[in-house]
Amino acid sequence: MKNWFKKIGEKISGKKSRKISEKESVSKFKDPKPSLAKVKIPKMVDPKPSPAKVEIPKMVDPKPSPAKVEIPKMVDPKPSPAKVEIPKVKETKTNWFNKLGDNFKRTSLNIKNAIFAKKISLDDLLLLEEAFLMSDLGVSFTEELINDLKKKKIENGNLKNEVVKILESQFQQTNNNFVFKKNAYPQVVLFFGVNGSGKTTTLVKLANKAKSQGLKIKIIAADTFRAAAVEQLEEWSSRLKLDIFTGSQNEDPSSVVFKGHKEAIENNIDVLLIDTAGRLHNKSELMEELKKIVRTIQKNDAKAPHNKLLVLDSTIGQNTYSQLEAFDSSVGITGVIMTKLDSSSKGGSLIGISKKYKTPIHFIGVGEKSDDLIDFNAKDFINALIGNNFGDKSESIH
Ligand SMILES: Nc1nc2c(ncn2[C@@H]2O[C@H](COP(=O)(O)OP(=O)(O)OP(=O)(O)O)[C@@H](O)[C@H]2O)c(=O)[nH]1
Ligand SMILES: [Mg+2]
Repeated sequence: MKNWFKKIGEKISGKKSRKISEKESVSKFKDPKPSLAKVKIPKMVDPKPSPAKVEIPKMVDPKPSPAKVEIPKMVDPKPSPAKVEIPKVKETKTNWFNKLGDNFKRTSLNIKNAIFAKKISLDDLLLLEEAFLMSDLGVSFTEELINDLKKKKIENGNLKNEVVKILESQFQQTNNNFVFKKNAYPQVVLFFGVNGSGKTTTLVKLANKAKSQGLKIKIIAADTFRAAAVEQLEEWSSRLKLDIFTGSQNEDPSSVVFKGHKEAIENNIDVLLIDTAGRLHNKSELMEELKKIVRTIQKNDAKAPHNKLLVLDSTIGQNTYSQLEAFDSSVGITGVIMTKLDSSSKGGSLIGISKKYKTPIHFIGVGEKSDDLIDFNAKDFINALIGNNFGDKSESIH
């Protein structure tokens, strides 16, 4: 059996991923219309081996370099903290937990340590509280949970069961698997969300999944706003041999969607996946544009779009809820996909999504490759969150 944990460990332990604070990630989305000059094509990772590396020439400083200054070695007065020992993960059928990132695993380990403590003390509950807040369960839910546990006068060893019971009761449905349909005229799947949440990458992952199930798919590149957005999808499509429909730069996205949808109906496509531009949920004109896309789709098929998927970045934590409310009230969400759980310690807001909004959670994104998408399952997620998947053997992670 493959050991995904090792793979993740090697990938992440070498380069400490930069943790994005809520403030940072929100400010990242402030300008929904990035200037054309500044736009960067997000880095895409090809699952196939990359071609020969391009040598980047060394930069030559035209001025003579000043005499070398000897910088004295810095001596850390405090001893460096001990390496965090993250236990090896038990092999599971789905390898679900193994694909989560080390940040997530570290938080889970804290939860595990607190709930597996031999004697439950107030300190353990404080530790648990801290770990839940780190996992982004939210202040009020964490308080509720801890008070509940205090009231229950937990006997030794029962804390884990109580925590699992409470967490499981928050999920309406434990399984929200996304179903592709054949001959669906076609099944129209619309992707939307704020800038950079992972819409395009997730669409590609899903398109690839549908194709591997033998379905005839087509992608519509309806992000005609961001420079290079269409090229990004074209590049993916040519790598994975996915059928794509494109319009022209700055063409009304609704017009591109209308033409692409018509063509998909004529060509008996099974699943039509539509990529849209990133938009801030509080910009009314951008939300109107999304509503118009939905109306246009309905001109070709009154029942479409069959899936309206909000793609959420897990690193934004509790801001998830305001995005969810805004997109739901303007176009209606049929399901959620949460991305970047390989680089975030936060996944707890998924509990709130299910508890408060009862929105199905279909998938979680755990990387940049085309197969880094996992079917969401509440039981697996809770096990991951409380570190229940850790085995006994330890593996150190820097
Ligand atoms: N680590 C990680 N990175 C991801 C994941 N999903 C997407 N990304 C990366 O996030 C960045 C943005 O992804 P895109 O798919 O372009 O996001 P987008 O929502 O389409 O962005 P806009 O179209 O600009 O709004 C890219 O560098 C992706 O490779 C994931 O699950 N894990
Ligand atoms: Mg995109």
